Amino acid sequence: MRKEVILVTGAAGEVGQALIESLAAAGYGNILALDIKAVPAEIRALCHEEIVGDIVDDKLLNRLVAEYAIPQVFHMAALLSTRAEYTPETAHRVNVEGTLNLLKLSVDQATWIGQPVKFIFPSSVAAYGLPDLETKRRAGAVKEDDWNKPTTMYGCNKLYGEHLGRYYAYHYRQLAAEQRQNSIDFRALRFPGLISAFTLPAGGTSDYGPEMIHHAAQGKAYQSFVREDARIPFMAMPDAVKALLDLQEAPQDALTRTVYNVTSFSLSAAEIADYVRVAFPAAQISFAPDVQRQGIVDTWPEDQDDSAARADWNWQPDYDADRAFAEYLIPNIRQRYVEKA
Ligand code: AKB
Repeated sequence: MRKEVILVTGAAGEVGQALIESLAAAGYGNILALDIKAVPAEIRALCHEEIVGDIVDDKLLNRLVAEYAIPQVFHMAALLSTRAEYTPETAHRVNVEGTLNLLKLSVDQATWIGQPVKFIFPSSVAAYGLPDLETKRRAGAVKEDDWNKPTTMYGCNKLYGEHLGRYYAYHYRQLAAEQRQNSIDFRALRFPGLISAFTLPAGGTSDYGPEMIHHAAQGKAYQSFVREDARIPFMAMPDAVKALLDLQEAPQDALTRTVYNVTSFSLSAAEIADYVRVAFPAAQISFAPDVQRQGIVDTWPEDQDDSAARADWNWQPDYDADRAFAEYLIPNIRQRYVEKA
């Protein structure tokens, strides 16, 4: 008998680690962690097995199909938006070919286990692309189907990943004589910028938010690469994990879409700096916008309309901005650097 596991890709990344902690706390002992990097030992201890490997390695994925029964995939692996602009073709390989490989693995798995594979895909606010600041201000909180013209490789990859998931869920091999129905139960979330108290993001463009707080807590000066008035939506990491788990648990017949916005608060860079200065009065924060990275943030909406998620699967974040800073970010980040000192 093949061991039944939940596959988490990108397991060593920010969301992957937080997700594994929550899955383990909820009693899932059968997590198969996959990442190109080794996962930290304390996360490894929560998993059934860790595999260090590449999602574009066909041989590795074939081995997974042969060795495991995988009714559920959380596909968190990705190269983020800033990193992807330096190596766009590599980003395409990881973000698109990697996603395609995992969708194909899921179709194969569905045949073996005789049930649809649940496939949870984190998309991003980067899937949007607003043409100019005036339009961004007028658009306010955008709905899922509006302004889908991303300007970054990562945004294009995420938007296409959403479409690939929909294709595999509803139209895969639609001309085949023998139709295979419902091999994949594909569900995607469009996340805003995420802020964790315990890990730092690598290679994103919303990173100025988390970086500002983590620098201040370490007594380090921080120069923001976006203007004071740069505004995008953000979310505290526990809410991101909650959204992944809530969407995963939602009954299929309650879902009216494959892709859902989720968000919790929208802040300008200056407002983030204000929260940080209240907690760390000595914080040295200055603003020296990098025209190109600022340009990316300017194409992302000020806010996301998550009414569909609220209506269909009762999405409700636990943390607004005040609570995120007062109860999650500041105390945990303070503690993190005290312990490290
Ligand atoms: C990034 O900045 O690339 C990510 C994202 C917004 O998805 N944090």
